[in-house]
Amino acid sequence: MTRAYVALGSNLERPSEQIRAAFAAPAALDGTRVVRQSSLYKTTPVGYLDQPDFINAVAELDTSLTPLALLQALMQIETGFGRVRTFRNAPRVLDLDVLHVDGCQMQTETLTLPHPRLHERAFVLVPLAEIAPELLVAGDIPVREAVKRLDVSGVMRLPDGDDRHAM
Ligand code: PH2
Ligand code: MG
Ligand code: MG
Repeated sequence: MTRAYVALGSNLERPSEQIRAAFAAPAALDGTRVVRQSSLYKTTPVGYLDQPDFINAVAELDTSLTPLALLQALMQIETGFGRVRTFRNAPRVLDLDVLHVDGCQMQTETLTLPHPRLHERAFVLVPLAEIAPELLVAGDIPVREAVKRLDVSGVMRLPDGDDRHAM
């Protein structure tokens, strides 16, 4: 069993419902269970700005899949949720990104681990800090420290079970 962290993001078709449903999806994969899930966060778009706000979250998984098999399985889940790939950073129903797999560093055409932009993205580090504050990122910095370096003003935690601010 390997510990892995996956980022979830959605900004189309009732994003908070997409993310809640997506937390349940990896349990259907071979030898995989969701160990922990962060709160949901409403976040302003980074990169391509002319699109709706996102709901973002992070999940901790235990899996017997290899990192590449996990990536492929997550891409199938994205497709199952109705994701259509158009252009880079386009709005999407569901994005599932492998952030980190314990003990794994790799660089292939399809997957780089740890995720190369992980430590720069408040929409990833804030939810990650909630469930894995001691995880080392960007070489050897605990997430709880790395998050202090970021502007987190575009990241708002949704109160549990309260969808008044959800989309
Ligand atoms: N994903 C991106 C690019 N920009 N911005 C926010 N707020 N949330 C995302 O999940 C996100 C983004 C590329 O996958
Ligand atoms: Mg992404
Ligand atoms: Mg992605």
